[in-house]
Amino acid sequence: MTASASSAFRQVFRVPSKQRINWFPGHMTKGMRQIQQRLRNVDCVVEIHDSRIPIAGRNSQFFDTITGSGVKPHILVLNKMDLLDNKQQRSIRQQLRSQQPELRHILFTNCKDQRNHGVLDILPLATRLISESSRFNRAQSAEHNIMIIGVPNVGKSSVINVLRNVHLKRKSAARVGAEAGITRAVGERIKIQEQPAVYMIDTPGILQPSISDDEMGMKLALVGCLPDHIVGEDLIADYLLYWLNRHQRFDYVKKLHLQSGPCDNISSVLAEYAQQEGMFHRVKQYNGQVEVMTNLLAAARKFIHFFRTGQLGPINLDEPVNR
Ligand SMILES: Nc1nc2c(ncn2[C@@H]2O[C@H](COP(=O)(O)OP(=O)(O)OP(=O)(O)O)[C@@H](O)[C@H]2O)c(=O)[nH]1
Ligand SMILES: [Mg+2]
Repeated sequence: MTASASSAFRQVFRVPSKQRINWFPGHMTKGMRQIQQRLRNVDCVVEIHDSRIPIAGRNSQFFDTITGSGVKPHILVLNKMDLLDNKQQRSIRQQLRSQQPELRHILFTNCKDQRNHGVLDILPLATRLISESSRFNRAQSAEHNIMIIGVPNVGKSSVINVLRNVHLKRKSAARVGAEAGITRAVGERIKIQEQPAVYMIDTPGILQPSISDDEMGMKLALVGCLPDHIVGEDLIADYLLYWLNRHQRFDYVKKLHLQSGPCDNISSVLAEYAQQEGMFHRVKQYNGQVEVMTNLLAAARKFIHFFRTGQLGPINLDEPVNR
């Protein structure tokens, strides 16, 4: 693809003017309150985020108040690293180091891999940071309490389960699921180690009450931090197409069997893919007649699924555009 051809693609993504990308249900307000109430007895905060959006979408305002802007030890865990490659991880570290030098402890993790890459580094690091910190009211307690926070669906509960399985050989204690909003309240402490006893506190994923940056909202939606129906699969698929073209990542052309090559029009892309894959559904018309049509929604869901399962290649959505 030549530079002139690539400049034919959209240079910016526009969300339909009436649409706001926001999701702040009641359990998040309650969760914020519960987190603040439990903070007094927390020795370290582990913030989990999706490594495909290392910069965008962290609820920094709220999370900074939790760590007391550096008073409590804080670790940023970038989970789902199986969906990135090593080179991307290195450049993300550099990107974070230059943009947010206050983030001193960053780990990449994968809960899906048998070896639980990176997850087992969390506990030794947290233990060291706690021992180096002044624990104020907690100085007399030999137990360590670690609170897990982050936006929805990034793997907070999964990390707790892995640590409990590995260190205590006990079965999972936190509910996990593929949609956003599985954990809906701050629960009881979950033990993950004996002697010294270490507990983790699972919390509901919490987004910003108002997401003012549309593109940030679209990235959060694409990685699944909001339920798909809030933004709509058609718009999420359109943003994915925009991002891939803008970054000249054309693996999707082969994956979707597009004969005519890269294209910036989501309806054409989905219609061609649905046609190729035989995705049809029966639609009743106003006159009562039933017509067989290409199922664009099913095609959009498949396209998003390919991204979420890494089938369009490793993608860091915060990667700058290569001009
Ligand atoms: N690819 C991949 N998927 C993961 C990883 N860790 C967790 N998941 C999946 O991510 C989804 C969300 O996991 P949860 O542990 O429920 O996430 P959460 O942050 O607790 O979500 P909420 O409770 O909704 O805020 C599940 O489908 C997990 O199987 C990982 O390292 N890699
Ligand atoms: Mg959870």
